Amino acid sequence: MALVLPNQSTETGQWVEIRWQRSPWKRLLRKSYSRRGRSSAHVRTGVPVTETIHRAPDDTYRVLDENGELVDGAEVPDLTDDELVEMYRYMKLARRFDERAVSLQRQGRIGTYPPLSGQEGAQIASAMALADDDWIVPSYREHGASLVRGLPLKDTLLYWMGDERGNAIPAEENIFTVAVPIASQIPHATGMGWASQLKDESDTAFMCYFGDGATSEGDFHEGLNFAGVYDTPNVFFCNNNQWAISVPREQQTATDTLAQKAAAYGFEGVQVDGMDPLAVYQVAHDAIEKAKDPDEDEMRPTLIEAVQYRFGAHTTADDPSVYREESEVEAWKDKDPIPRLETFLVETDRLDDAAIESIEADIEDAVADAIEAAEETPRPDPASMFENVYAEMPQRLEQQLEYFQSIRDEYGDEALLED
Ligand SMILES: Cc1ncc(C[n+]2csc(CCOP(=O)(O)OP(=O)(O)O)c2C)c(N)n1
Ligand SMILES: [Mg+2]
Repeated sequence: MALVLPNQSTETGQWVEIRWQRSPWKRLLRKSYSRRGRSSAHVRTGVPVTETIHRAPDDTYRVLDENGELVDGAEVPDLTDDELVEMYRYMKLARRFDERAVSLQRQGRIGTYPPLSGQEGAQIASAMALADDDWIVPSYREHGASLVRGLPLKDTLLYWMGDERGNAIPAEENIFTVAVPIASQIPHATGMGWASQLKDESDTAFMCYFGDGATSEGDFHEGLNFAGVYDTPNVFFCNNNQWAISVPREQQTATDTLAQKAAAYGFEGVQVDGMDPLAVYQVAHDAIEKAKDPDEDEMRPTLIEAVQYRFGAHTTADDPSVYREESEVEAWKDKDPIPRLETFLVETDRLDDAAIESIEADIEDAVADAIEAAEETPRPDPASMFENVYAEMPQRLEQQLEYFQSIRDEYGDEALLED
């Protein structure tokens, strides 16, 4: 495959192209897939993939500028007007959900919550690029992506209220469970992709989300290395929101970009403006297509670095004012993905004030209904915390459960509850 890598003197701005020789056994592996037809080898949705996937890892892909105008030479992804408005609606819904969830936590109605505000463009657009059979493998901040994939907002609320039933993904939705241990979901996603290959499925992609901090974990290296070696149908979507709690991106790694790390694993790494939903959609779409149906000289996996910003705190247990300046937040707010897309849609006559008003009213109701449904859900039996850990409960857990039941019997549940 044609892989563009920085040469020894990146400061000169020069890049060298390295031809990657595919090994014969990888070709054999590849042959076992049935190949679905694609209209043209190098065009996926009208934009040549040379412009989206095959680009230098520091050449950030953009479609809309900060004012919502098309950047020179950029093309709008092949989406209908309704789909573009749907993208906007989902982003607004995710933002409003976020505001309400933070407020609920402040009122003591949610235990803790990781806000996604600022990251809606990356989450919604990348998830919308997936086909129904594709999977997402999220971290703990992907409420927006999970929403697009069909996870009810009520379930997200239940999970952060401390009710594990919120993490019981409806069987018909291709969403993996929330992963709180950083990067642990990456090898899982690679494993899912590999399993799908072994089952001879050829039309399913596995999109794994993680943060900039996750790229420093061993699991990131292991997951991506394995994906390269076995050429698995994965898209690794890094939400580079500039911070890993209080650790800034510059202290996370000495590399210029996170995207360039893909070169070490033998597949493409691309950087996209994560505050530009149209650019994210296009890059994610092309990476998903490549995962399922690569050209002869392409590898299936792609690492996407979506450059964005977390407007809020890391979680509601965090106070970002102790480690970052408000001026930095304000500067990133000028790039907010929601007004950016809204301006584009209004300027191109796809959206008007009446439609915005009606979307906002629907969103208000949807979020209120989700909160009501979550809060009306009867609390789980406390003993259920012992369930679903092992297929057969080990003896030591049985003993703990017995002890737990004995103190419940002796003191009653009320005495064990915190006010
Ligand atoms: C293995 C592991 N180490 C440490 C933590 C504590 N921790 C929680 S979130 C976080 C930072 C993650 O940053 P990043 O990957 O950039 O994701 P973001 O929260 O910014 O979306 C850390 C260190 C953890 N959850 N798991
Ligand atoms: Mg981060």
